Amino acid sequence: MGSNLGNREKNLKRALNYLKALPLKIIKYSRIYETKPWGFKSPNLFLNMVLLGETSLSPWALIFEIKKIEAKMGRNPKKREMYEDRIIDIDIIFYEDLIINSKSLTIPHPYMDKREFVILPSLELIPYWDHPFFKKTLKELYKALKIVEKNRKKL
Ligand code: PH2
Ligand code: MG
Ligand code: MG
Repeated sequence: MGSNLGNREKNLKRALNYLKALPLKIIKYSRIYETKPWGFKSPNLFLNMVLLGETSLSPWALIFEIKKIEAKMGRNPKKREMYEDRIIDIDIIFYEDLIINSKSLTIPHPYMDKREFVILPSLELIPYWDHPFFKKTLKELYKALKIVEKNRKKL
């Protein structure tokens, strides 16, 4: 989950309460991280956190419910193809070891390996989780990301 508009902490809490009302049992929570916007420019820092849960909902049913929660919380539909500030964003990072590549849903999340704000909190929950496509644990993905970032800074 991420929020970089309004009362960010309240937004996360509210989203969490909506999620808890679904057939979804939250098993673990990460800490809340304050992070710089990734992939776009904005003065508004994010609060991000990751949840681990168990659900009887299919990935499609889950994303359908997530979109409803985002809409209820006042998330506006995207005006442009670019990233924008938002009250709340809830994404599915993993769903067991499923690989889904459909128009409306990609699992694992397509950019999770490039985003420290996803990997670092996830590491708190499931450090040895294997990425089903890259065949790397979160720990290994984190190490790889750090190396990429270090090399980028050198350029
Ligand atoms: N979400 C994005 C794009 N960039 N950056 C941060 N720090 N946190 C986010 O949750 C985030 C982002 C697209 O959903
Ligand atoms: Mg997102
Ligand atoms: Mg999203």
